[in-house]
Amino acid sequence: MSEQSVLSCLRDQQSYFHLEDAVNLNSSKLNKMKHNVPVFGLAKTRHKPTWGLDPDGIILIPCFTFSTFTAPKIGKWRTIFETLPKIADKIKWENRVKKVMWRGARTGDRWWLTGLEQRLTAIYNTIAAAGYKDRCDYFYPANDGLQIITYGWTSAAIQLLQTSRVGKDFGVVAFKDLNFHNSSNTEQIILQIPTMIYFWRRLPRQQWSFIIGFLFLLLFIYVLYCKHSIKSAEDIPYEQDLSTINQEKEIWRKKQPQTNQLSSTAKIFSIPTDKRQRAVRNAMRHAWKAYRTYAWGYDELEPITKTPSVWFGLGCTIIDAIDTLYIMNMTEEYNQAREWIKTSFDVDSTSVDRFNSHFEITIRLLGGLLSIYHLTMDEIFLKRATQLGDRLLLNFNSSTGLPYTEINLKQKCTNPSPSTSELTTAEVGTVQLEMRDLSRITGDKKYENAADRSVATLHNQTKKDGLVSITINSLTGKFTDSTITFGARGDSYYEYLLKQWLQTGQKRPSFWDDWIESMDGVRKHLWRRTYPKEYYFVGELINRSTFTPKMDHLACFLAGNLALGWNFHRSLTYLFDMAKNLTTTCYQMYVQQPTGLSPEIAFFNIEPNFNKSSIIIHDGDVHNLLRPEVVESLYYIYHLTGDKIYQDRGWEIFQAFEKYSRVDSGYTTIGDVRNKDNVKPRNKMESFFLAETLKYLYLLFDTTNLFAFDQWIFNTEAHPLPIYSN
Ligand code: DMJ
Repeated sequence: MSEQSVLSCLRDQQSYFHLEDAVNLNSSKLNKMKHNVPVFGLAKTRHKPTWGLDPDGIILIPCFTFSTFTAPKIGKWRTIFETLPKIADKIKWENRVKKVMWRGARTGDRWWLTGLEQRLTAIYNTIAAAGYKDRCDYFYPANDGLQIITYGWTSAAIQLLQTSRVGKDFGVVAFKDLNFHNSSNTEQIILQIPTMIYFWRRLPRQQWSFIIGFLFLLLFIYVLYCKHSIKSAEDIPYEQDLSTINQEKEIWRKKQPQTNQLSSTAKIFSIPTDKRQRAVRNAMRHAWKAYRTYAWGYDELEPITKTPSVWFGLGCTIIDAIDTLYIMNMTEEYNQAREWIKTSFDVDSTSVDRFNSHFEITIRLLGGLLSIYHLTMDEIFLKRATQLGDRLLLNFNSSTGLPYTEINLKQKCTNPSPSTSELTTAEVGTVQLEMRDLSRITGDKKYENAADRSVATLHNQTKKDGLVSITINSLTGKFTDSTITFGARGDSYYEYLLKQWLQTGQKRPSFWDDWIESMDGVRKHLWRRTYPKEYYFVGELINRSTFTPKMDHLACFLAGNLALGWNFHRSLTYLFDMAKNLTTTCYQMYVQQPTGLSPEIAFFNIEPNFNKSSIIIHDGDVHNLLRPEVVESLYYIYHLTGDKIYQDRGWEIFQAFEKYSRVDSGYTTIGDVRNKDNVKPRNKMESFFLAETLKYLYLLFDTTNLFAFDQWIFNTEAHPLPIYSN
């Protein structure tokens, strides 16, 4: 039989079968084959295994042709071997088996085929057990070694024909499209190594040295690359789906006593499928790992010196970050945080014996505990929130009902010697969401009563078209003459007006009235455009009267806040227009810097002077503190418009953080956003980077809004709290 004849038979499409079809061969199909004509099979390509049927006595002929990288692909063989017993059954049914033959060629180095031999032996045993042992006279047991035919498939076919001593005409059954993907990569790679070594041994010495030299060169380039480039967060592997663990968690959660008056607010989050979300999650893992390694149990991490810093003495980063861990489905890290809160959070510990900001404790710690309680309904968080809330409540005991600036949680007392009788408006106006929520979940009204008393004081004061100074007298509750700003010390007062209206089911109009009045105040007094570029921003009034074209990064929260307000009063389209315009300006504050990171403060050119730049950065304002306000606003506006441009902007910002703020041990605030070559790391990883910045980025990159705006509000530290119906 010539090689040409084999080829022509192969071209006879009618005699081709897929492997799957071979398994289903029935008698009629077999009968259609020429009974006295030997039929053998061979794969279409030289990389595929070959086997065949010989109806003249049916011969199974597995063989394959050999090339350097074929042999390791043992998985191909697995397909054949798993199929063979089934076919053997068919053959038994046909009762036409006379011979079973294995054919291969000896390599001389068979040790890497051990697994293969075992499988062959198993097949042999299967066939033997089926009663065909005596017909396996061509079967070579494992210890006889396998032969591997080292030349092309046509030659192989000819040789097989000769070996089987069939000299007649033959038909061809070739099995195409075998599914060869059932061997694991690891298996393939591991098996490739010895094969390559085997071949190297035969290479001339010069070539061998060349290959080794080339590999060293690659290694050298790789080391250089690792040293000088920032690893893209997208490329960092992420763990497998933890849904099983989540299911267990859910079962456990259902067993927990439900003491509150709410129906469950518990939520389950799956691992992200979106590439950008995975990158953010990897960033979160990097930040958490650094904190856990160098500052565990302390408030924050100093990532450059790899040292912890103390602020509240209450593990601030753990509590501030735990809901982000939960939302990102970082189960292991979440469990670490939960365990710490369960076993180590202690408002009576000596580390807490210090005066600290009432506002910061409320938004970061109480907010964090309430949020994770809602998401998990795990009683331990409610217990901790109540312990903390009870202490904070003592600090509302002022003549105006406004909370004092500082509290010593351990000593249960306010700071007896405040440096000033002036309170900060944002601080006294940004604690009510948390206290109210605590009342709703405990059923004890005392916290909400305190919150309501303080907002009544704020509501009753005279304002400038809804705008308030950043300072307020602690004894009278009256605003003092100072700056009006949506930046530092003013910002979240306005934010909480809207959110309290939402939290209470839109049933308390004074919150909305105060908020919308203040937005109109913004339009009247603070809203300006820049030149030559047309950007819009919200400026400040010094002493409640003199306009200054300055905007803190902090003020960028207003874009999201405007968008949220518009969402519930959609006829007020100017709100949304302002939101989008302000977002664009805030984004420009990032992209116009060489690092792509925003400064803390920007000034703007509001004169039609075309020689100036629209956004002006002063030397003293070039630091970046990892703040969230811009990505927060992008989150709101993306989910309200569905316009992916907002996601793209967030992605750019995230990448700038990755490039310039990411360090070996976490993320750091930086001192100079204008200097790409030296950003002057400041050695602080703010807890709000984990609580807010990464959370909002993660939520921004989700195609669905994981926290529907009519069901959830975020406190000013990005801790989600539920909306109540009244
Ligand atoms: C956070 O602690 C809160 O968002 C607060 O309202 C303002 N400052 C930081 C983030 O920038």
